[in-house]
Amino acid sequence: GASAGSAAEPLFVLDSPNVVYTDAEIRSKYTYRTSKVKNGANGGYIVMPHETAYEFKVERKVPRTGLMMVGLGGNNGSTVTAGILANRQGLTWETREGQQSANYYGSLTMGSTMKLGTDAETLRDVNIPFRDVLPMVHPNDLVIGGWDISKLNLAAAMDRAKVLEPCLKHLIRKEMAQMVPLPSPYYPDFIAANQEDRADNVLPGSKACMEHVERLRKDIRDFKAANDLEKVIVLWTANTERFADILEGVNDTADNLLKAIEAGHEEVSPSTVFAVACILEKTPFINGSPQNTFVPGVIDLAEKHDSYIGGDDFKSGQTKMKSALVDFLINAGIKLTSIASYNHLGNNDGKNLSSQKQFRSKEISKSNVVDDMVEANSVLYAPGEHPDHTVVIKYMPAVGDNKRAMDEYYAEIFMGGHQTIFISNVCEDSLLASPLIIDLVLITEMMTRIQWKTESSTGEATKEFKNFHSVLSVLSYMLKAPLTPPGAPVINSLAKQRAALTNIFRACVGLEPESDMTLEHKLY
Ligand code: NAI
Ligand code: DG6
Repeated sequence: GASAGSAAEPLFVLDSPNVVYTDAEIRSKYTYRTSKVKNGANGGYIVMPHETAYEFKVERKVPRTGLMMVGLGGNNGSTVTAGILANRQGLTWETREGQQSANYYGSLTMGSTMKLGTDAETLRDVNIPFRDVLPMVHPNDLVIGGWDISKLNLAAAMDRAKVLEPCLKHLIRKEMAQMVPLPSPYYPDFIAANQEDRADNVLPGSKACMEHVERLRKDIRDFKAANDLEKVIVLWTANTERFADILEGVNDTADNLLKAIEAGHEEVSPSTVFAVACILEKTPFINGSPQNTFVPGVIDLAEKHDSYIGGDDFKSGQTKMKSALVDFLINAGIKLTSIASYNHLGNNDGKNLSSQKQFRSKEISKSNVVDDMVEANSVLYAPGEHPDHTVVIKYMPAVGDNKRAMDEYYAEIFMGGHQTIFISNVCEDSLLASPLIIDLVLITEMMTRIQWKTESSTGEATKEFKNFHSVLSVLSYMLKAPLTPPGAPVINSLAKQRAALTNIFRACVGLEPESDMTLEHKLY
């Protein structure tokens, strides 16, 4: 893969007139083929093939990139930081099961592959690491910093989290101890009251204000300058907040939101203040928690400033399984009729979620994750029909970060029969979430270096190169409640989310979408 600050040699080049490589850029001409559908006679359809000629431009130089996390001292923040340090140093440590080496398992970017094509002679598939398709930042090169309302240094924070093995902690303790979170805005009404005793690192003021926005902007600039960075990505992995009320004149438009912050309106959350600061600073901002940080005024502001945002809520375990399993069941023609999802966990996330308003944010993001798959199958489901779906989360301190998730899927099969699938999933929650943080950051950074334009039928360029939309729905694979551009549908199917991501990356280097037809093996 590429290393920071350079345009490293790519692992492959496309031998095609449609793709041009310069030192600075990869330019790819790509025909996007879709079908437009109209209603025909007698309830039928008329389908019209449609083509759009795009040109993509990928900036090849990998920038020196920083990751600033909000909630740096939490379980996710301390775990992902420790994981990156351990990988950077190539550490191996003793566990009760033997030697363990640092890895990036669980990261789509770092741990999965993509088919490049078939070997010209043997016709065998040639697969390459996902991270080598485009010139991406390597996580080992990320410079890490951020904010927390708790001032514990990261060595003490990883002890508090109780996630990592003692021998690993010993190897990185010194470096972790030097990292201390910046003070952060704390508006007590937005997170559970049971979090108050850790809030000892807070900026003055207990509601939104422009001083907080300006202070956070300055923190980003200072971090960039101190570490000689070209780019910073900010990611919220702080506590789940309650939903903010959407109020006319307050958070409904960019201008109203800025005025509301100016006036210190109580309905503007800390995460929204971070989002606004990042947008004004042209710094991409990703929300890993379920609350509605991206009120309409934030989306409006991001569009106006052509700045990137993405969210919401890391999709790490139960929901990831759900978005794969429900896709499978419904696409197999099996009529799913109910999903009962129970969780218990004992980390600080669980403690915060034991408060009703914060639980409600999580309940919403965990519940709307099968809608598109149900709606797409009009054979099994009548309009408006939906499987029953319940989500329960309980705080059980003893199990710590080792979350338990139990799911019962109940479905109707052939001729009135029933199928019950029961899944029990036990895992360290933060070890599932950390690689997702890495993917979100790497892919977001990559998207800031991709531009597109369309061409007329004569091949003449019709428009200047433009950015992708401010709302990066291409991040959906990692997120439970994917934010999409206003009016765009939400896709929850895990397979479709992955296909969108891989096929967009492929198009940028002139590769056709993965079709899996493998005709070369079927038509001898
Ligand atoms: P945590 O409670 O250990 O960490 C959150 C950190 O945020 C704490 O250190 C807290 O002091 C800090 N914080 C709270 N308000 C803040 C503010 N205004 N500014 C700066 N820092 C603030 O929680 P954990 O397990 O790290 O999870 C973080 C978030 O990610 C939660 O919202 C959780 O629901 C979400 N999440 C976690 C997943 C996982 O698998 N661990 C998966 C999906 C979402
Ligand atoms: C209880 O479910 C706590 C939550 O924060 C989850 O652990 C987290 O949102 C992960 O959710 P999921 O559904 O992807 O496992």
